[in-house]
Amino acid sequence: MDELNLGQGKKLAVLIDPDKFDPGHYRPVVEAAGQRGFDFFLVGGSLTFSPIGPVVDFLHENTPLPVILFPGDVEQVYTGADAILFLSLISGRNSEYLIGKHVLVAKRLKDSGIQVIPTGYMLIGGQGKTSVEYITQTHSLPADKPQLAVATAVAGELLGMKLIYLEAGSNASSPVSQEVISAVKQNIDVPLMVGGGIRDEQQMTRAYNAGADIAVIGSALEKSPAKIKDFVSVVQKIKNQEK
Ligand code: 1GP
Repeated sequence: MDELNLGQGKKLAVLIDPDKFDPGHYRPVVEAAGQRGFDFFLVGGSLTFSPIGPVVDFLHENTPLPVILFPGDVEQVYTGADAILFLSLISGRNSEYLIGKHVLVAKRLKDSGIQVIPTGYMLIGGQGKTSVEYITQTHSLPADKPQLAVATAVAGELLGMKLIYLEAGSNASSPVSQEVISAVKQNIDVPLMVGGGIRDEQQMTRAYNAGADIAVIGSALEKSPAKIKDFVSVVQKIKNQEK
């Protein structure tokens, strides 16, 4: 597969946690995967016990879309995927998640030829601790201090990261604010991915309007896979306006 280009136009990514993946339940999502407005899958999770490989292989066999790893830890590295978000948790200060885990898998990734996407992963705080924070013992940025988010994202960009991911946490009670998205977007030149707590078309539209290039939807589709139609139609509308 050609190198993925994450930088052109608004995109929709569906996140699948292998522990929650049931092909029958996800049928509407799998069937929608050929449509314009649905761009790629992310597979992974902060606390996932099921193997990643079978889910990646299933998506390859049953959909035309690229499958990108979103690994919670080194066990989730599967070189049969099209690409990997090589995540550095730049909102926190736990060196294991800034560089340590990377050292363990870097050689294997390079030798495999998988596309590696260096990603500055930033947790944006909200109500309560996210699973990522607990598992990684890192920390989030305060949600009401966009200037700290900007400074962190720009540092990530200057360190060579090719993507910035603003994360409110899976199933967060509210998504990353428009204020934070817009402040970060105005200060970086690499694509901006936003996820966590986006439950409906309105929240998704707000994220895109604020400057998100890629919206990530996980929990909302875990609960109601048929909602994929609504999310896809938002992206289609935007793509039609972009023409
Ligand atoms: C979590 O950003 C992703 O890492 C998706 O979040 O499950 O809340 O959609 P949701």
